[in-house]
Amino acid sequence: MTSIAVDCVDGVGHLQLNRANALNALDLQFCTEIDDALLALDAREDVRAILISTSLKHFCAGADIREMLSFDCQQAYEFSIRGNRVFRKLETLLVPVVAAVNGYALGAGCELAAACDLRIASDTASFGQPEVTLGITPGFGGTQRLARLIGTQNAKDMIFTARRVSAFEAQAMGLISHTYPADRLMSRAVETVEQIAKNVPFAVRACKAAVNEG
Ligand code: DAK
Repeated sequence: MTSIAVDCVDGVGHLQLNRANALNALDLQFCTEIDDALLALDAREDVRAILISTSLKHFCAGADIREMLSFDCQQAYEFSIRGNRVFRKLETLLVPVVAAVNGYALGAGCELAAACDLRIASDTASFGQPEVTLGITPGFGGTQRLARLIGTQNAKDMIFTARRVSAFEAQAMGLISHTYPADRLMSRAVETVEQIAKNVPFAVRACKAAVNEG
């Protein structure tokens, strides 16, 4: 059974994370489903922007710790490759990707948001990189993308201390662009992607590539 709902309306692709029994924690299977969903949206010429959100109370609780504990070397390697491929794909898709973050975005969940082009969040959202409390490092770009997004000082602060950062602090750091009351997050997220989708696709794609490669 898939843990993702994908649709496309009026040029906006919507990928909704719904792995309910684990707060959208990323295991091998879920990474594959996200990868497949992105491939499908990327293959459509009518898609001009993509929104990633969740129907659950938390955006993503990170890598699936239970599964990670059971990995042998080969499985850990595969998880590393597959996860990083998905996150890199998010970053390099031709069209902009917006993450609407509610609840927790922890570990790989924070990295997932960071791999998107824009992040908006509810005022109750909370971000963190708790990997060092588990004896591991962020493995899906936290030490790279996060530092580029919010600067090395803020990234090191979040990663070394593993503390949780409120949406307001995340906005002050530049981790998210806007904070909205929880009940308005989805409507504002949809407005944002619709606004992007109204613009000339070629120009928007060229701008994404230019900003990323500059
Ligand atoms: N993995 C697996 N299951 C999880 C989970 C996770 N990360 N987070 C939550 N769940 C499960 C819980 O076990 C629980 O399952 P049941 O007991 O109901 O079966 C269910 O989701 C609901 O969770 P809670 O009952 O805990 O819900 P609460 O609302 O009370 O708490 C919470 C929400 C997000 C504060 C809490 O669940 C929590 O602290 N979760 C763990 C957060 C965390 O530490 N995440 C992992 C971060 S480390 C790498 C690649 C990737 C990574 C590292 C290296 N390489 C390639 C080298 C990434 C690492 C990480 O993401």
